[in-house]
Amino acid sequence: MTRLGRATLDDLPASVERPGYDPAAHAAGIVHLGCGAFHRAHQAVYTDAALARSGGDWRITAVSLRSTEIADALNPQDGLYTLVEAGPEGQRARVIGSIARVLAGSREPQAILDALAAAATRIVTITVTEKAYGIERRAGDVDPSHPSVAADLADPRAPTGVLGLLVEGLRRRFEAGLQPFTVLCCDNLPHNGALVRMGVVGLARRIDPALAERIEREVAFPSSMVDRITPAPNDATLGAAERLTGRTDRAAVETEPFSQWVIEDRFPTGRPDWEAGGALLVEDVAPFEAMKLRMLNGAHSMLAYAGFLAGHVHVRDVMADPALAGLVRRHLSAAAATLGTLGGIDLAAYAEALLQRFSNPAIAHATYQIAMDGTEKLPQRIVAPAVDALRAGQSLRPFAFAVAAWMRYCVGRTESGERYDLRDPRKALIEMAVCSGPGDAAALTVGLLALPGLFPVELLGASRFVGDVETILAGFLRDGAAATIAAEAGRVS
Ligand code: CS2
Repeated sequence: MTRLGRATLDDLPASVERPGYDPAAHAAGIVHLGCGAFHRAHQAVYTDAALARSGGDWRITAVSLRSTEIADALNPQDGLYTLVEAGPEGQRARVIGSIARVLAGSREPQAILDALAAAATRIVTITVTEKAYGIERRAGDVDPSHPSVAADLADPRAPTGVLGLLVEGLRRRFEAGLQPFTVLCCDNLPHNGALVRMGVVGLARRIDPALAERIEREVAFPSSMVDRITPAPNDATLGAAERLTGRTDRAAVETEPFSQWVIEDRFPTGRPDWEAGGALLVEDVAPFEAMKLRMLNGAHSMLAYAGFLAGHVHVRDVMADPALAGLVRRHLSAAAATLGTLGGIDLAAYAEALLQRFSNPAIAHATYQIAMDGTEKLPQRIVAPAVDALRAGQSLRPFAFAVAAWMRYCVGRTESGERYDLRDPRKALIEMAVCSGPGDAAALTVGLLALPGLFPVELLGASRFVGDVETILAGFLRDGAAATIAAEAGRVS
């Protein structure tokens, strides 16, 4: 079968939407760090819509920091790929043209720095997952023991990590008398603009304090809230793209129809017309971000741990289990209660929409995928709302249930004794906490609650919360996931 590419774009089936502009007529103005499925299902799609409606030199030079796979898939396709939107009514294909080329960090580090320092580059967008930055969130500084940060501190002119690339890219621009780029973080982190700024300035300060000061003064780090459920692509994704387009496409992605991007409108050197793709440009992203992290992502993490333990492979299977679906609903309303009123947003309607989205039968989103990197995700998804609930005298039980499910998951064995990889940057610490005691609920609770930097003292002092975590975890260990979930769901009705 013919491969997707510029030469094979014109005679695609009529049902396939294609770029509403000539991709080759637009130069790149954005460098994107982290060319995973999420970027291809989200920012690149908004930029595609912006190019179609308003033009501009806003194509994307995408960087894949670790693997070479996506560069080798996309470059021979002239950056073109298929976005498969899958909902209960079926699948729809759209070819996206906003990515100009992909650079593989391990192969061409110099080309990445050249792109960051290019006069045409005005924005750097980022999706590298929570753990890749190396920011010590509590201390408000970089974590010098993080592998990328350590490497970039040792050799700041040849960086390989996200923060190091940003610092060196900015240094080169200043040296060349160019304006700095705007940095737009698109990872699921709270106050993500301020957070990345803290990391970049923190790293720069250790390299060159004058550079740090200039970055603080001159570089904009707007925050953004991103949302689109995008499972890791697999053979079924590529098969669907092939069926819909009649082309082989090794970079196809599959995603839900829903998409949301709320962006703080602070781009001193301009930006694409992302509104063309439906983006909302606002003054303050924080309320949207808290809503999404606590409701969507919080419920996701809870259902991923509990669902995985109960043997559910995909989120849609979890939602088909009435007891778990009830607990998801309970979690959403507990999370919503911590948000207060968000001007104009109907949180009950948002919760209903999430229940529908999680139940989408066409999306195979693995619970094991969401369960990854728990220690990076729990603070903003579960712990922060639990602290607010504690202060407001609201129920902590749903958050205790989520934490207990995560703790049982940390044991690293299914109920039939099969081992699985925890896939967490603090895996060694978790395993130490799990293995150093007798392995009962009390010991596990104490050991895991004591992991550095995860649970604030205020929450640890809430005996009701700690007691509930231990009791629920004891149920998971003694009676198994199904019975514990059923018992918990029984408390709701
Ligand atoms: C998920 C998110 O994997 C996860 O942790 O909760 O990737 C989620 O699917 C997205 O944030 C949805 O926008």
